[in-house]
Amino acid sequence: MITEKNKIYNAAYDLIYRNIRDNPNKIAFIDNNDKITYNELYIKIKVFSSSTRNININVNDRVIICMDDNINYPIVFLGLIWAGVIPICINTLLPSKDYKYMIEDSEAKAVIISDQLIDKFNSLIQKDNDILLISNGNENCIDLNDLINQNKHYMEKPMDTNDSDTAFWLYSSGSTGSPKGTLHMHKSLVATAENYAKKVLNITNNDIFFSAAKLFFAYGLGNALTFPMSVGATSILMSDRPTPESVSNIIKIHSVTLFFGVPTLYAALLNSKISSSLFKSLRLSVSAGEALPANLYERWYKFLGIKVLDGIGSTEMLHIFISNTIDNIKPGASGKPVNGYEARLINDDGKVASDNEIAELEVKGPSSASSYWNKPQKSSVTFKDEWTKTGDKYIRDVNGIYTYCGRADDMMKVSGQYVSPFEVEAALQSHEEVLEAAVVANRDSNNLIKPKAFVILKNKPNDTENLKIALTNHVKNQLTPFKYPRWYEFVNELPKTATGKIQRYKLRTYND
Ligand code: 3UK
Repeated sequence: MITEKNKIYNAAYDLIYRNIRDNPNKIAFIDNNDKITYNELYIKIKVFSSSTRNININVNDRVIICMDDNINYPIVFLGLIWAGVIPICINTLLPSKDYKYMIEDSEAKAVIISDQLIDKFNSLIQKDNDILLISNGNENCIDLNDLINQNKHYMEKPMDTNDSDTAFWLYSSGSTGSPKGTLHMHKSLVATAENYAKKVLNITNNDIFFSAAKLFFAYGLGNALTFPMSVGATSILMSDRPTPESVSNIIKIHSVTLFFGVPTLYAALLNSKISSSLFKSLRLSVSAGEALPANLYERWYKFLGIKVLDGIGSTEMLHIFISNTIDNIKPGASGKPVNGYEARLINDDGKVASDNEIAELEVKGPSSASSYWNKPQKSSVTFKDEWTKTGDKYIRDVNGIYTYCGRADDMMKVSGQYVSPFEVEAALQSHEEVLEAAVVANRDSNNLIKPKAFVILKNKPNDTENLKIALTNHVKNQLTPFKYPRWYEFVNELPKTATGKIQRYKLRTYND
């Protein structure tokens, strides 16, 4: 039955069809090697959709996408959604053990993998496992190019999904323990563009979008796919690692107007000797993932004469829900709730906090995930009625402006991504020289958070500098590499409670 609350709606159809109607020959995406118009994209989405049925991928099956940013990404992501299949976008930089976990947890029917990442999956997928491997030019895999190009049949009509059906998943690492499959509905995708991108960033089809954050992040997915497609603009996809050189090069070559990054990248761009003339085409830039220190905002404005809008988003809310606006910026603050979203601060007594009181942030809005996969306990803690808990501490001033005051849990955001101190501690402890380790957040010279380790060694070291390098390499081999400690202190004991829990707050040397 179709009711107001239960409308037939397919997010992939909505995003592509508006452009076929208005702008079919406009370039939709440009990557390192190629470009594609909206009309070509439309055809490939339908062909790929149809091909998935030929290899027995059916409605509500889950398919993991572990791909670098390139033109095939929007084709497969939207092609799966078109077919009523559920894509799961996962980080391309994870160690193999995390892929094993996600494949098992999601019970995915297939994995689509960039050819250069295939080695990370080889050992995971045994012959007796019936999971389908899809990639380019690999003899053990179904060929992705064939699925996109070689089918004479189109799935002309999208699957009749409802707006509240699950459209795709992202994995969130927003607490200790295993990553959580975060289920997003069809209606959420376009809601982020309508509420945030159109009203806060004033996006138009004249914008050229470039996101240094990759498509597998909720942040990148909005920036580089949903937002440009919502207005018929062009998006630049880069498979390389974002460095000051690669990023400034793309901005210059493609005359990018809207740039999205994380604070660490803004700091790196400002610290590099790159000429401001490469950024002439920019009209606005955006920062999220962790708080943007006021000082970086000022330096960027001085460097380029354009603003960088800080806003807080999350995997659970899909995109930014509290933001500064072009006309109202308070450097160092996150700003006010985005149109369509409500925020509230809940104090330790469970009551709504007053102005100028630090309390825990909860948010309500049209792009909240429905739940975590298979984790009823965690789901009910995070998704309470219509309010979603963020795990952040915030303060609101009398003007209604929200300022970040740190995480309410032990997690830290480093280069815009979650790091759990426990996983870094466990990685350190698995080194033969380490007896015990505690990891805490520390601030670098740009006022950005990075991990610091306090380590009790088994033996007195001969050469501490070499040992630090060895520990760093050891952590980098076990975890996503950016999680390594930037500082080490070798100590004889760690502060602990009577019950033996490490008191990390006593090791922190800065105040929020
Ligand atoms: C922190 C911020 C202060 C905060 C994200 C934009 O970062 C994103 O999603 P994640 O799930 O992390 C969410 C958590 O990160 N955070 C994010 N932005 C800010 N803290 N100031 C900020 N501007 O702890 C939040 O709970 O990785 C960002 C869009 C979509 C996203 N998913």
